[in-house]
Parts: sequence; structure tokens; C-alpha cells
Amino acid sequence: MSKKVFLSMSTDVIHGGHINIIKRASELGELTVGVLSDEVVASYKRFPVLSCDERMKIARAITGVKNVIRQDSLSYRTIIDAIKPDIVVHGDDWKTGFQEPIRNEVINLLNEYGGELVEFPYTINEEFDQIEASVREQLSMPDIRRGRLKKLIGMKGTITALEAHSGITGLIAEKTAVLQDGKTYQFDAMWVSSLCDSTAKGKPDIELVDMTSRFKTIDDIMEVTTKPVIFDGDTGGLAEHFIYTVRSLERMGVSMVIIEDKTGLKKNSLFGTDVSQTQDTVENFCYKIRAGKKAQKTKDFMICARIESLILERGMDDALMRAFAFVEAGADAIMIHSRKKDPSEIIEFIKSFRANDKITPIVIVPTSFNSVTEDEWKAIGANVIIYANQLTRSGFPAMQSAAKMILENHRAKECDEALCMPIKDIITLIPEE
Ligand code: SPV
Ligand code: MG
Repeated sequence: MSKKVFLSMSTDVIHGGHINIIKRASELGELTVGVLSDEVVASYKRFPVLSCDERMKIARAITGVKNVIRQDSLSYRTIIDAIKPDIVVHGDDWKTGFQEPIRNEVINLLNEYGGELVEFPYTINEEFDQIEASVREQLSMPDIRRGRLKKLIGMKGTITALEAHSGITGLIAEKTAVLQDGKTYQFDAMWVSSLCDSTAKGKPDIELVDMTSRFKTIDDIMEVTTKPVIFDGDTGGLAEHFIYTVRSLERMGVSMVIIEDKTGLKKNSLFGTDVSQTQDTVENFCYKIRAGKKAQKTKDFMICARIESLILERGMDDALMRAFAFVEAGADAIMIHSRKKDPSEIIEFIKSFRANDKITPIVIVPTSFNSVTEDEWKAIGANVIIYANQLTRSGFPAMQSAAKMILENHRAKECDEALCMPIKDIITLIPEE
């Protein structure tokens, strides 16, 4: 009886090297190919250019492939348990790096029943590397980047965004990845926060940093990243001005603008009722949303309406009434905000909203109510979780400490040793293209 062979395929750009490995794997027995789901590819590598269904069709058409199955996790555990392959095949490039624990798990699982891991030498293919680089370049282009937020929400149900206020913080949001329990975790998108953009410029968060400057921040971030961008549009200004903001953001490739239902001199929401802030009327804000939706040129750009009723202590009924009115006016998503540590008012809002509206994405910014996990938010019904200011709040205190340490020691030695990244690391942090 021929042996059962299993090979996992994550790529959507197939080259001769892949065909070679498939051919050699098929010579070992009856070959089953696992095709990684879109969600897994997006979280460990990059957004897949071809969908899982397309990639499965391609795999089926390759000579030597007998069966094709969907693989829903980077870990092979479920598949190995289900099909008990005699042989698992992989390139030998996963012995070190982030795939090492996955390889170890495969070896342990195979050892349990006498299965075997066969590793073929990984062939470096310059042409493939160039294609891969050009795919990444394409992903950063406005028309391709813009629609990806909507697709990711559809694909994953709940996504995360990390604050970015410069090229380097954008790169941190783009590249930071963690491998945990056979899964890779990355942020899905970036949040260009008004608070952090203003703070980076040493200014208060009161719509003082003008749009030209805010757009420059977006441009700095977009120049070096590929992930979708959510822009904090503050109040959106006058409807007559907001329509131009919408068009500019769309042109740049931003995926979503969030505007809050406040008017006049806007202050940061986390001040709550400690400062005087005015909520806009439902009528005015709906007019602004309608104007924005009418102005946009593409179908994938999203306008999210942010409700400040809980921040301003106007009550749950007011928040819900506004949410339904804003969706009726055309908002593609709603954001509900709170500055309470206890998440219960946000949870109550989401549950009540979801009782009447199952589809409109709900955005949350759990800065104060930070104890709930992403999986719990997903179960409650939230779709976009924004970590709105953590890079700013962690980065600037570190700089202050460094400045103080130099002053205290009248030289940099202590600060260098205690706090600083080696010079070699900082100059290689950003690779030259
Ligand atoms: C921001 O990050 O600028 C926000 C979120 O608007 S919050 O600071 O919580 O109001
Ligand atoms: Mg803001």
C-alpha cells in the first residue's frame, strides 16, 4: 500500500522550486497538500493575493497532488491527528527562526506513531524573491491597500489596529509578530491617532495640528508599510470641509476615517466631563456623514461614526439612538467609547446594538477598559479593536528616563548601558531597499 504523504503550502506565488518539492513528495507516496486559510496567511506572512479557494484550485491542478485540504492553523496538529500521514515533507528552511517550534511539534506528533519527517533542501530563487517583493509593493499601493480593511474584517470577524504616528512606529505596527501556540499574531492595521500625532508634535489634542500636517504623518507611515490605515478624523470639521478630507484620504489609500459626534473646541475624550465639550446634534452629524458618503469615489472606503454619549455621560439610550441614526445616515461602522475602567457599559452597548443590527462593524478603543481579551471582545460582538496610544505612552517615558540619566551622570555611559539599543542594531533596524 502506498504511503500517505503530507505537504503544507502557504505560498500564492508558485515557482519551479515548489513544483520540484511537490514532485519529489509525490514520489514518496499518495500526496495530500494542505492549503493555508486566508486568515492564517494574512496573520503570519502578508495579505494573500489569491484567496484560499483559488490556491486550492491551483494545488489540485498540479501533477502529483492527490488530495487538497484546507489548513486552518500554522500548527499541523489537527491535520496530523486526522490523516496520520506516514511522511510529512517540508523544505529544510524551517529548522531555525519562527517556524522552529512548529517543526518540533511535527516531529513529536510523528514520533507518537512512527511517522517520518522528510526535509528537502530549500532552493533560493531570486526570481521568486523579486516577485514576492513586487507583491509587497503592490500591497502598499493606494487602490490595493484601501479595500483591505473591509476584507480583513470580513475574513477574521475581529481585527486589531496599533497606533502609529511616524515611519518608525508604522514599521513597528507592520512588522512586530509573536508566535504562540502554533499561531502567529500580528496587528492587522494601523491607527493614526489625533492624540499621538499631536503629542509627537508637542501639541494638545484639540484639532490644532492641521490636516496638511496630519496627512504628512499618514504619508510618512504609508511610505514604509503595507497594512491598512484607520485615520482619527476628530470631529471631521464642517461638513463642507469634511468632504475634501474624505477625498484626500481615499486618494492616499486610507481605509477608514473615524469622526466623533462633537462640535466646537474638541478635547480628548479621556478628559470626559472634566472639561467642557459639546456633543453635536444627531441632525448635524447625520448631515456630515451623508455629505462624506456622497463625496467618496470608491466603494471600499469606510466612514465610521464615533459616539461620545457615554464619555459625556448622556446615557445608554442616547448612545444607542445615535448609533442607529448614524448607521441610517450611511455610516459604514460605529465606534463606541468610554473612559471607565469597568468594561460593562461598552459590553451592554454592544449587546443592545447587536440585538438590532448584526452586521455593522463595531469599533472599540479599550484604553481605560483594558482587561478584556481580544477573543472575549470577538465573542461579545466587537469587530475592530484599536490600541490607540500604547507606543506613545511607552516610548516617550523611555526617552525622558534617558535624558534624566545623562543629566544625573554628566555622561552617557550609564544611560547607554541601562537603556539604549546598540548602535549596530539601530543602524540595521531599517534595511535599505
Ligand atoms: C485618539 O487616539 O486620538 C483617540 C482615542 O481619539 S482617545 O484618545 O481615547 O479619545
Ligand atoms: Mg483622537
